Amino acid sequence: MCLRNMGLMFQLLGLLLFLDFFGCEALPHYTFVIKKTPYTRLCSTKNILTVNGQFPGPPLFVRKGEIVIVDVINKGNDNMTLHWHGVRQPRSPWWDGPEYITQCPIKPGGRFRYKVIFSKEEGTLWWHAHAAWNRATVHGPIVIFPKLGTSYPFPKPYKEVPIVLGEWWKSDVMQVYRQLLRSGGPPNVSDAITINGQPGDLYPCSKQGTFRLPVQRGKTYLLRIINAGMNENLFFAIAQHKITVVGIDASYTKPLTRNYIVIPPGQTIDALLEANRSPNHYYMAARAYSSGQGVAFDNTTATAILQYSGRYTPSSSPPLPNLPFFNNTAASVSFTGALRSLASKKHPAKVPLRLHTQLISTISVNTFPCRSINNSTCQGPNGTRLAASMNNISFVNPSISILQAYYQHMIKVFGESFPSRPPLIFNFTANFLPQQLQTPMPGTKVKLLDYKSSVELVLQGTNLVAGEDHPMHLHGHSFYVVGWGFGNFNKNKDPLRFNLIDPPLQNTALVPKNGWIAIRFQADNPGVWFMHCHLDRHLTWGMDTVFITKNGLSPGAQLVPPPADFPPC
Ligand SMILES: *[C@@H]1O[C@H](CO)[C@@H](O)[C@H](O)[C@H]1NC(C)=O
Ligand SMILES: *[C@@H]1O[C@H](CO)[C@@H](O)[C@H](O)[C@H]1NC(C)=O
Ligand SMILES: *[C@@H]1O[C@H](CO)[C@@H](O)[C@H](O)[C@H]1NC(C)=O
Ligand SMILES: *[C@@H]1O[C@H](CO)[C@@H](O)[C@H](O)[C@H]1NC(C)=O
Ligand SMILES: *[C@@H]1O[C@H](CO)[C@@H](O)[C@H](O)[C@H]1NC(C)=O
Ligand SMILES: *[C@@H]1O[C@H](CO)[C@@H](O)[C@H](O)[C@H]1NC(C)=O
Ligand SMILES: *[C@@H]1O[C@H](CO)[C@@H](O)[C@H](O)[C@H]1NC(C)=O
Ligand SMILES: *[C@@H]1O[C@H](CO)[C@@H](O)[C@H](O)[C@H]1NC(C)=O
Ligand SMILES: *[C@@H]1O[C@H](CO)[C@@H](O)[C@H](O)[C@H]1NC(C)=O
Ligand SMILES: [Cu+2]
Repeated sequence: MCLRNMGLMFQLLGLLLFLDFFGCEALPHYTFVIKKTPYTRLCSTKNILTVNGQFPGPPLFVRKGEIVIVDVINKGNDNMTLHWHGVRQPRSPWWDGPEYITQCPIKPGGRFRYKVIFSKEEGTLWWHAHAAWNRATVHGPIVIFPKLGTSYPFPKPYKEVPIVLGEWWKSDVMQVYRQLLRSGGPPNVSDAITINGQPGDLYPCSKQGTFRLPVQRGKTYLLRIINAGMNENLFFAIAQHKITVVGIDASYTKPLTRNYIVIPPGQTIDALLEANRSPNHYYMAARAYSSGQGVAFDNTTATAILQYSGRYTPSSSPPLPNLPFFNNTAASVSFTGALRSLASKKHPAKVPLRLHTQLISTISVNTFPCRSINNSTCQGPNGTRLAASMNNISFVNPSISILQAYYQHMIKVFGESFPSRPPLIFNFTANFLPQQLQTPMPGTKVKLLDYKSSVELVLQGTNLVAGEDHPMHLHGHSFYVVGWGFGNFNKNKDPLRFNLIDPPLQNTALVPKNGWIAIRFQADNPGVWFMHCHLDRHLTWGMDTVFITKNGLSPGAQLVPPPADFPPC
């Protein structure tokens, strides 16, 4: 006997473990083999790390509330973990994935069985490697359909299409990563943006492979758009077509019709496209939104083709969409600031109103004095080594996972003193800031949260080194983005303007350059949950922290025990 109604299973988690023990075979089961696979892009062939030889990787298709088993077999030469981005994993951080936060990596030759537990999510998410920079090529979509007998809160689209945006380096991305660690300077920017793995017609040797989306006039298509890129926020648009956003991070939104969207790494956006123009070929395109002054970025444009069916002669070169200029912050906030959760009877917004914990954290790019290796100079500004921080703590990975250390009450591999406020108040968004403020403190500090406490966190950008937009991502929870603004957060004035009615529910949110956002969530998921900037250079430099939500009193409010095959360090 095997229950396929996972909504029920979720409620009966104790029973679920029992079923597992007796080898419940009916859970949807995937096998992901990590291996090097030759791929040709930009006129040359190189071996990239893939899952099952696919780039982008294979999609997971599930229904809301299901549990999926994914066996990961590491046949590559790098340490590996997988993360199910935006999946809550109730009480089960063992299978969340970030290396040295919730698990030690799966070593080359090793394997690990992930249990991916869907609960509230509905829409589009994605999975990706969470070890070093391997997620550049190890990622794929997660499509979460409504439960049987329920439907979308919009007319059923004719077809659904994942649109996976990514970044491609001509060199091995792990070399780029190692050079970043060694040099202390900024990473090499990617050589191409990709749409479903292809850079498109504006790049050499790409015409053959360009992704084409065939459409029939009069039909509506659901685009499941994912930014799987490493270091670039992106603008995305389709020539002469508007798209209507209906979901973000697997949570429904009020329909928002726009000429373009902005999507940072980590984010997923569901949007309806009506094929309502004259039959032709039209480019869809993605290009960086990069607000940091003097910050190098990949300024190329990826394209794919929207191709109407029927008999006609397409224009010799398809029209390109007008994308906002690369540093157009006004265009970015005009989109992100207009997002609202659907907040309907079936999909209510449950914004925490009575707060227990109020936190403010700066998010900064920083520098350390050069720690010279073989007398080489550091490539950061003025010979420094670039870093990043939250509340002036530059996060350092421990050598065993924080979850393991916490669960086993082991050696103190982390401190519990992540500050609730910036240690120093200054004009965070001033144009010029004194250099003394630029050096953070290295540390592995976490913030403890009481079970079911309601948390507000204000993320305040600073202009240390270089102000720019930061896509901040929280594991294990989605959060309501209740407010945002430019300048310094004002705790007396700004909360008066918060949207507590229908703010969007997200797992990743872009904090604008020269500004802040306020998010709220209920800490109702016991576990160890990473929070970090989803630009991988900032993640690597330490713009990260960890929330530990304590167990509640009843067994149903506590961590499930670790799996037997949990990889050791
Ligand atoms: C990074 O870019 C520099 C300059 O173009 C080049 O010399 C170097 O080989 C690149 N590094 C990697 C790992 O691609
Ligand atoms: C974009 O790249 C081109 C080279 O392809 C360069 O000439 C131009 O200055 C770059 N623009 C920006 C804003 O970096
Ligand atoms: C955007 O970049 C251009 C140069 O490419 C610059 O002139 C302009 O001031 C920048 N705008 C903002 C808002 O930083
Ligand atoms: C580094 O420089 C110092 C002083 O110039 C020199 O004595 C030392 O041998 C150098 N070390 C290496 C590893 O090159
Ligand atoms: C430092 O230099 C030595 C001798 O040239 C070399 O063997 C070693 O790999 C270098 N270390 C690094 C981290 O580059
Ligand atoms: C580099 O040094 C110069 C001169 O001291 C200073 O004006 C500038 O702000 C420094 N830049 C950074 C990023 O520290
Ligand atoms: C902070 O810096 C900004 C930008 O330079 C400036 O407009 C603002 O007046 C400053 N605020 C305070 C309180 O000094
Ligand atoms: C961060 O901490 C370092 C070391 O204590 C200190 O020098 C620096 O001024 C602090 N910066 C900020 C912005 O708090
Ligand atoms: C791979 O993971 C193991 C276990 O944590 C660690 O000891 C080793 O240094 C890692 N290797 C690399 C290349 O990071
Ligand atoms: Cu960032």
